[in-house]
Amino acid sequence: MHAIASDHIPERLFPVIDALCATGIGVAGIIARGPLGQSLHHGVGENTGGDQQKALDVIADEAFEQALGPAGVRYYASEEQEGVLTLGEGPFALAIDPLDGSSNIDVNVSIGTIFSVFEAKDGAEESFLRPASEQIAAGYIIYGPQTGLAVTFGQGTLMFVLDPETQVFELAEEAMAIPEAAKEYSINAGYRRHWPGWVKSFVEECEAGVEGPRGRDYSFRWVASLVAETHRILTRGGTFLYAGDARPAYAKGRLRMVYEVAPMAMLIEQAGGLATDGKTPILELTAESLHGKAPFVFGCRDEVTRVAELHG
Ligand code: FDP
Ligand code: ZN
Repeated sequence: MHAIASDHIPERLFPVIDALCATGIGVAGIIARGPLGQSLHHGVGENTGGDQQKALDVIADEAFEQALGPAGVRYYASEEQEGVLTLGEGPFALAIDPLDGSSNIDVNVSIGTIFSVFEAKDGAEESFLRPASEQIAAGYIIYGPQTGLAVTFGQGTLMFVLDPETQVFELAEEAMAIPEAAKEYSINAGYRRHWPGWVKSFVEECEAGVEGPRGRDYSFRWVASLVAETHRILTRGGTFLYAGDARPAYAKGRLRMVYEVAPMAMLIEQAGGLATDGKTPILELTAESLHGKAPFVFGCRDEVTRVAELHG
């Protein structure tokens, strides 16, 4: 019994995607029980990136680590582990943010798992520190009102939804298509005083609405789960910005290149959107270190193009 319908998934990658989905179903079950089960949001330490680890971060990481070796993953790079783990002899290198959006665990708001797949190279780290355009698959599982999977193999972005009755992910949308112009933009506006000029300018243009240079009204949205934000933008468009700012340790923003920015960029571009660091397409960039950050702007083409103009 598989956890996902096999049509539309390249045969070679099917075991990896199936293992991600089967594990995701387990994680979704733990999240759904919330406070009725084990405590999920209590702090259990810090990861190498200096982020507080919640119990669910560690539970999810252990579950994916166990499932992926037998599914063909040789190298496993996780937000929750300092170095790359060797899981087996398989042909793939998989990077993962096992539980994205941890600040939303205890408030019953959508969270997710993000993953990126490369062909494994001889070296463990070398398998991940390469151009983002070399990803052979990327996606996320969203744990929300529906449990869903967005995935790309480089030929469009597909959306699956977990059927709660059969416990199988079924295809819901074969070719996601992001509209060209946005009605919504997303940024953590609490940090406005730290933003660089081009970010301030873009947001001011959105706020000026129909009377401003963009000539249309925009609404503002911020969930604080990258997965939920990406899901909304894939579904109905929008713009997301998490650029570098003047706070200590935020020169390149907050999001990690290998297991957050690169996979989301591939999903967005495969759905007709754009993903940049403000100027340069993310897919042209190469991660410098396993846990390194990258400024990230993505969404509708017209908006991300406008951001690049303002970036100058
Ligand atoms: P979290 O650390 O809670 O896992 O992964 C980073 C992330 O969440 C993103 O999901 C989210 O977009 C962002 O951080 C929220 O950051 P701020 O708290 O700075 O808004
Ligand atoms: Zn994350």
